[in-house]
Amino acid sequence: MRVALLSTPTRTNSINSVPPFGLLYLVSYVRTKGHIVTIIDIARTRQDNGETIKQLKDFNPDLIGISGIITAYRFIKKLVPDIKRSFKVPLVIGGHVTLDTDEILIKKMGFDYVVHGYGEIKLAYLIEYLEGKRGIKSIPGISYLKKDAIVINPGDLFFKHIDECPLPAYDLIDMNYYIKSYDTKEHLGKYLEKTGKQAPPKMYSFLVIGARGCTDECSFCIHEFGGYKGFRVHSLDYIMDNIRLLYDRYGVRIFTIGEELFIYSVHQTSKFVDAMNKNFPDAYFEAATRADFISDNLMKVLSNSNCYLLGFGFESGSDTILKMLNKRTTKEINVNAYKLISKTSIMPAVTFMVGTPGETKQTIDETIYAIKEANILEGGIFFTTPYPGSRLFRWCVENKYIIDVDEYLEKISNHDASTLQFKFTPFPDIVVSMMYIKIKNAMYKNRKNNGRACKIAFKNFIVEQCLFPILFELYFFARRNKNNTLNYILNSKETVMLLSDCKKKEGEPI
Ligand code: B12
Repeated sequence: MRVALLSTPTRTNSINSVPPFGLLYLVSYVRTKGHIVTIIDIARTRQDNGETIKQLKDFNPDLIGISGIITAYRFIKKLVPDIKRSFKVPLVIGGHVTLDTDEILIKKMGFDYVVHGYGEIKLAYLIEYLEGKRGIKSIPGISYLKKDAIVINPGDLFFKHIDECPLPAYDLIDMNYYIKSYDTKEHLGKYLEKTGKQAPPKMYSFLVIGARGCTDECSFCIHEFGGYKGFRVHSLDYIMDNIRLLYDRYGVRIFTIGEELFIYSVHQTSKFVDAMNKNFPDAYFEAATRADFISDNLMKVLSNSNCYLLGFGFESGSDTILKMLNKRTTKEINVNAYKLISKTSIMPAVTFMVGTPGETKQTIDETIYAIKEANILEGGIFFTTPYPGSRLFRWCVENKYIIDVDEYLEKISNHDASTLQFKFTPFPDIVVSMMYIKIKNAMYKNRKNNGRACKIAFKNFIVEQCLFPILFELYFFARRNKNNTLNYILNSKETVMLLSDCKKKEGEPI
């Protein structure tokens, strides 16, 4: 069968710098079954729909598959009618945009099949079904329409061991673009300065999928329910083969080991570090972990390697908020982890979440205090946003905080979480934005105290560092005795209860 797979932009005004890994793995597996597959990487080319239709016509597919995360929702909604007008072949969708969206994707947009979770075997089976070689019921984890009703085949289907999937089909994307587009210069530069190590001759960098999923089930994340649940790690040999291919064929010397969690134990890390030191002594790498996996021993092991950056989600300095996020860490664990990384030459990278249910002036003050205590100089800050597939999203829908899902998905399309899209707190938008600024200021203050502050525009200084902090204090002072504060506290308790009560959907793949 001839299969055309399309990537979609996560954000239309900035070209993707991360390759469409989902498609690269789907291709590598489906090709082993003898099918002819192409990728139209719209996330990179940003071509218009006319060009996509033209390329599809040239390829003449028997099946068209679209991949996307939820921020591509609006883009996909506009693309599908154009495809459907020109092609009568089955239209399949996969990726994170399929989380909690069956009804819209099938009934409103007209997809024939929705593939949930990891799709390699499911897509291969679907092709077999379309070729008349198996029944549709034998494909777990897909949805489709039968007599006007959506059927969700229960269960899930993935490799017994994740290594069974061949290495990604790098040959089908513009590797020359991707190895140059992922910017690691700043952090690596700082690391090289600190250690006196040599910069690689070319700053070619690339992401290597070392593991999929997560050990945990945070309430804002997709790993609690359905096909993306669980943590699957590639063997060291598989990862080394992957790195070897990128190193030899594409000249990559800087590796980000992903998806989102890779380092989970001292034992695993020492094996990985030994292999990197032995096989790729001139290559550098960064990886992500959780605060509770970071220890003195782990840092000793990593210090003996070319690891230039270690990241983790700090999220908040308030134990109340961390509990709400089901993060399974505490402020103390977070602060400790950051301090442990800071003692080495490795750059710490953390992210924060602002505006979580239960966020108040007090929890923001706690976060600011934690930033001070850990001496955090930089970090990404994001507004807590309910993304489909997470407990937070389901709770919002169940409790009617999100009523029109389609309208909501249109709204969050094309944005990242550094803009406020959804308000969980009873405070006005401007106050929630001030929370963001307060956290930003706390890191700026640390940089200043460490002699590392950069200049900021006078206007920003007046607004963000003088005006906002005063207004913030005034606002909370003014509402200190208001009834709505009390209601809010009650609501927060209710929030905790409701969040822990959120149910799994019936028939959902487990
Ligand atoms: C790399 C990455 C990015 C990249 C780009 C991703 C891309 N290619 O579009 C960047 C850095 C740009 C990014 C940005 C953001 N991301 Co991001 N990102 C990831 C990450 C870490 C890895 C994705 C990946 O490559 N996985 C590896 C491949 C092999 O797996 P896969 O993509 O899931 O593909 C498999 C299946 O999904 C399925 N499949 C996929 N496509 C298709 C198509 C067909 C036809 C079929 C049959 C099957 C199928 O089969 C594939 C093979 O098994 C994921 C985390 C995760 N666990 O997936 C988050 C994730 C996708 N991101 C997420 C979010 C929320 C964001 C942001 C909004 C975050 C923010 N802070 O603002 C921004 C978007 C900003 C914007 N609008 O610009 C969420 C998405 C939630 C959702 N419901 O959609 C995720 C899941 C993180 C999470 N744990 O919640 N992200």
